[in-house]
Amino acid sequence: MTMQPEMKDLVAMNEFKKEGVLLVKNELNAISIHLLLKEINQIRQSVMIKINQMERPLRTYSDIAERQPGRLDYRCGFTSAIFNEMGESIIQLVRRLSPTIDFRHYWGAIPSLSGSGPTDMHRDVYPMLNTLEGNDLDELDISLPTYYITVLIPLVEITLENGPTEFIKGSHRMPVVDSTKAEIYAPLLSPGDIIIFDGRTLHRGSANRSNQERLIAYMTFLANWYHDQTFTINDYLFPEFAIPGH
Ligand SMILES: O=C(O)CCC(=O)C(=O)O
Repeated sequence: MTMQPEMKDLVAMNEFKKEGVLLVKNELNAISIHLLLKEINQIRQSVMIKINQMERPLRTYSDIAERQPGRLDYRCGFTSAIFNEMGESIIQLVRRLSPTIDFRHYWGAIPSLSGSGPTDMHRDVYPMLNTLEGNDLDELDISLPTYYITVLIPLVEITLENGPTEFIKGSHRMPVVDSTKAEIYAPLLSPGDIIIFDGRTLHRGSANRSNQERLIAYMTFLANWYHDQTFTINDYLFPEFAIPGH
């Protein structure tokens, strides 16, 4: 029996609430993926012209960081109308997953070159009261409805070799987690699939052991009341592209 769309939504919402991470197959079609790739490759050209003349690995800027040598994360230059069009179905999905929160969002991309190393296990949010170090959160942070969501949008096949993102399911509901003992969820993906996760979920990018680049676009959704330190504690490398309101 095929599941009705409302039922499918309900199952997905429950899974997201329980696990803090949700895989959605075939969310974007091949044309969308092609357009995103084209646009992101253009942004990359202007980014690379500037950073190729700089000392590497780059230090962390508000709009670009080099998490490991060869593993960039940038969120500047995503101004084309394409991103509004391509993001619309994902925006609707996020609204359904956390309906009590008003979100703003921005786009970014993570190209990780062949041979680039893994990132540390981390959460995308910081403890609201700024009282804790490392990955620990307070009961206060855990008690809130989902207020920060990251959506990973692979633009190439994600394989064991080029480095799937690793998650600890359920960690969005745990203030303290021993990540060395936790079970890891690392789904392999095709372009068109997306992974949606609560910003409190522990995760990390794994090493790219293939001989090709791994390219993932992402959308980050933040509650309108959330102060995103990412955009305030560092300088901008591309102030001309600064995202207003973050
Ligand atoms: O590159 C990846 O696989 C993980 C990305 C990541 O760590 C993040 O979005 O915070």
